[in-house]
Amino acid sequence: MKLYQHPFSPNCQKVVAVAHEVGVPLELATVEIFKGEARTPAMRAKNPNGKLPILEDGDFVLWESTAMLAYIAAKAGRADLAPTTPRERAEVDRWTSWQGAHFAPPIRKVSFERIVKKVMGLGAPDEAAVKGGISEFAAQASVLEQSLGAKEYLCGRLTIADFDLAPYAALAASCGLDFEAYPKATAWLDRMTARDSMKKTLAAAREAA
Ligand SMILES: N[C@@H](CCC(=O)N[C@@H](CS)C(=O)NCC(=O)O)C(=O)O
Repeated sequence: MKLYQHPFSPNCQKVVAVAHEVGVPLELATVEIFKGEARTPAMRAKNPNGKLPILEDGDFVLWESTAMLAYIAAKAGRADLAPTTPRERAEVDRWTSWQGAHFAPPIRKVSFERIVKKVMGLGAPDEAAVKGGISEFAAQASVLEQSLGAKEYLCGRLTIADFDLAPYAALAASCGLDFEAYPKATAWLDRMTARDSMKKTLAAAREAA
């Protein structure tokens, strides 16, 4: 399988991490998102959204990172990570839906202002946008904190939902959002980033920096 990706992208990192976790080899093709290379006609032919990641498995081309997590886990026969019983599946879907709709957007907002603008030479952060992102993030981080309760992982045991969120949580921590104010969420992130699969993925991002 081939993954068009960029090592800084949390949506790409989650796919790489799950592939490491289940031992599925991925051929990685780096696309320079900061130079607009995900939006060329050739890349849009693979993903009309002009975004990464894109997974190719023979003649099957898949976009949307969360769909890739389930696909890779299923191909590896890892129903423990991508369960199919109605209730367990719904638990995973709850978290992956929440990630896309609520958790990631404020983190993307703040990382755009504080990191992406610098990398792309787009000028100073818009402090009003940063302030808005910080308060939206706090609301979502509280949901994560409360929902984790005494659980080690989002659905009790490790699933693709944890991989769906963890790279965004790591990005939050590294773009100055106060993740440490949430001790259960911090302990969960520490558990995730202690896994070899996540370590390898985040190390690749650091090496590319
Ligand atoms: N919902 C999509 C979001 C994909 C996305 O936003 N990708 C970003 C990188 S994290 C991207 O390719 N940005 C490049 C661009 O917009 O030019 C997914 O989960 O795959």
